[in-house]
Amino acid sequence: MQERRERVLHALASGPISGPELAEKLDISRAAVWKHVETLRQGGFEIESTGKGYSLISIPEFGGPTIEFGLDTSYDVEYHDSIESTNKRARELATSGESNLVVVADEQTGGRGRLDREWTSPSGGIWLSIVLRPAIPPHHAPIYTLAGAVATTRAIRDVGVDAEIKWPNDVLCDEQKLVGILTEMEGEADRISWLVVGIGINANVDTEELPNERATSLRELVGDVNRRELTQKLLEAFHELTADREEIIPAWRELSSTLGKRVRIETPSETIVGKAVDIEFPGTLLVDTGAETKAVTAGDCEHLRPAD
Ligand code: BT5
Repeated sequence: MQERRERVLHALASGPISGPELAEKLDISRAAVWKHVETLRQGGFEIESTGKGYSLISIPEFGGPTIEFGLDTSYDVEYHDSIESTNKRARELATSGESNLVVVADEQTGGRGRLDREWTSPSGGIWLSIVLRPAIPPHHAPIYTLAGAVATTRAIRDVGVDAEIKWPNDVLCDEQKLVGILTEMEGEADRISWLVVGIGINANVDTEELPNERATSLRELVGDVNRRELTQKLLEAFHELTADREEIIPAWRELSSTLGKRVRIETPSETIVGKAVDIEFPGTLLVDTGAETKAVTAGDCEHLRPAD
């Protein structure tokens, strides 16, 4: 958020504070104070003005300034009520040189999953894409998908949902899909030029709007959640994890429901069936097929019942 607007908000939050006091405190004109207050009101912030001055009464549940307000990371937020795909927008921004930025939307009209599959994204969800430029080789990129899954699972557990990670990139509750993650990148053989981690959470949406009965939403599981708080927790956890990447694999192991299960994995070249025994940096699943231990780097994973 614009630094001045953030300071205005903080001052109003501990208000009431009069226009002239605010102007003096921030070293701006009274007209500028009034403009900031009006812009914030238009953005859905409820600001009361009484004889004693301005006070912040409430902040919107979702939106750009509301996510940025109090967010403990250096990410800027670009918010859209409706957009084709936050990943598509994030790729454009990445290509034009942006970094440390999050594109967030309430609704996507052309959301995408892996392999260009459709991702249903009705209004009320949390559809977001983080743009980064980490100094890593392309084959390390999966660790960022894992970090996204860990951060999202932690934020969802905080609202009381028993979320677990299915390798490589889904967050489930009782085997139903709550979250999908799509990581895209561009780079050369030895170094990434940009990375986009796209995360889609079925938050305050009806399950009738989702594509199949294997999908669920937070609304269905615990009722509507505060998307601002959830998004902030997710971004803060993601930021922390990617700053200390050693932490990601152990955290993933703890939150994953895949390890220890029998799985069937469809890779572009083969089908692997066996027991998922461990995960290795940067996100390789080790599957014991009985005959050998296979290291699987990518594919669609299905959890099997022991008898399957
Ligand atoms: C994924 O793909 O799970 C990655 C989804 C990434 C979505 C985010 S939202 C923000 C950003 N912007 C984008 O445009 N994308 C990212 P995959 O593993 O391929 O799963 C796709 C499959 O999940 C589909 O073929 C459907 O069967 C199912 N599906 C579609 N929409 C769903 C939803 N909202 N909830 C649960 N399952 C869904």
